[in-house]
Amino acid sequence: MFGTPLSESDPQMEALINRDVERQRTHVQLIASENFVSRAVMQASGSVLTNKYSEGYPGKRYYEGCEIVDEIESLAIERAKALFGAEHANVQAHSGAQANMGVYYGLLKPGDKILGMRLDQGGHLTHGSPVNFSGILYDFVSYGVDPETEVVDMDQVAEIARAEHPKMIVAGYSAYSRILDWARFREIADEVGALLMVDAAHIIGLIAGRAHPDPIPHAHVVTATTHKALRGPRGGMILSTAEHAAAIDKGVFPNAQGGPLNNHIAAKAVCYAEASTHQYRAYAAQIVANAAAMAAAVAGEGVRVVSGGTDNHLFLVDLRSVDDDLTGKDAARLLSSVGITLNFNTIPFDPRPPYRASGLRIGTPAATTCGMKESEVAEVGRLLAGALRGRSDARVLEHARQRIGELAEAFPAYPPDFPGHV
Ligand code: DSN
Repeated sequence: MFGTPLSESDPQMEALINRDVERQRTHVQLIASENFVSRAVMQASGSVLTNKYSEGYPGKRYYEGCEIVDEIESLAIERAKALFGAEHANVQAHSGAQANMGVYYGLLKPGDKILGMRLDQGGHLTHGSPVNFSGILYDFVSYGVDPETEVVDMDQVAEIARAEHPKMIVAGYSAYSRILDWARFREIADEVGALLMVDAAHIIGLIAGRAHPDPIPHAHVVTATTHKALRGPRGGMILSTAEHAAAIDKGVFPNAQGGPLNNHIAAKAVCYAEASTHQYRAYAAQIVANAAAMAAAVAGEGVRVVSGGTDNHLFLVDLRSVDDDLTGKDAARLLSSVGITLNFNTIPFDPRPPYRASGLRIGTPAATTCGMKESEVAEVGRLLAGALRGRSDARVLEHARQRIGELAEAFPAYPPDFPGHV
């Protein structure tokens, strides 16, 4: 049983995995939070380390047989600290949401006030959504973007912080294309006696690659995911000052989680090593250059880019500039049919609910991993805009489908013989 490959033991599942490899290979992937992992990351996350229980932390576990996972987790911690210049790293969080949960549990009490970014203007579910644990357990108040510039107004953040006296300020987002002023956030936090948490889930890969201003010198704590631009396994992580290390570790285990996923911790260590290289820095810089080139190309076709552009790996477009009746949901579905995978998103002051939305979120980490540079992503941007504008013209859509197919084939995520599993 143990030696039988998936193709024999569960051909139905193997076929499904192979179909998804094919989907990943044949579409241009523009979901801002997705990427393609290396074979090395896949091998570590698909390893026998999945078998081990190890509640606790290196040197202090509740199970025997943890000598080697102790070494693995310590290696991941040391690599994370070195890569980000942090005093402390927790690599056990199963996801970005659980990293945030671990921090809130560790540093706050239920009912405490937190100031975060509005979900409908770029913030994240765990920044106080009423249907998420964050909004259920904590008293969230929020800041947003300026209606004219669509950029976070730091004076408004300061004003709300002075009026509300939060215990924590969360700076970070999942759908915002501009650089946040980390130093100003810290100044405001200090003024009102709050802790500053930066949720860097989206930009941690750019920070690792020195392609984005670094929040670590300014924040008390930085949470992140490892599977976005950082190109690691699906998972979360927390970086902090030494002062908050013990409380944060306790917030993750035992407050928020049980046994860590040792296979994913090993894969995180592999991705930190990969992200420490010169090649990775070049990759991170290219992600940002590609996002700027693509946003300019889309805008050049008359599709409005929210806030007028991008400084990071993503941008949002306002579909009302194409057609008042075109919803994000319909646009995303249409683009999927021509081979472009992305997600619909609310835009600031969106008149539509999130499940229909008036915008698209477009990101370049995955296409950049495939080797696309400015000229290719600009062409994808023009094809995307053309398909939206000419969506009732079968010839326009066929042209987009054919050209996107050619680009996906010329810049594949994985070579044709690449296995979809270890
Ligand atoms: N779901 C992630 C994203 O797409 O941004 C955030 O958690």
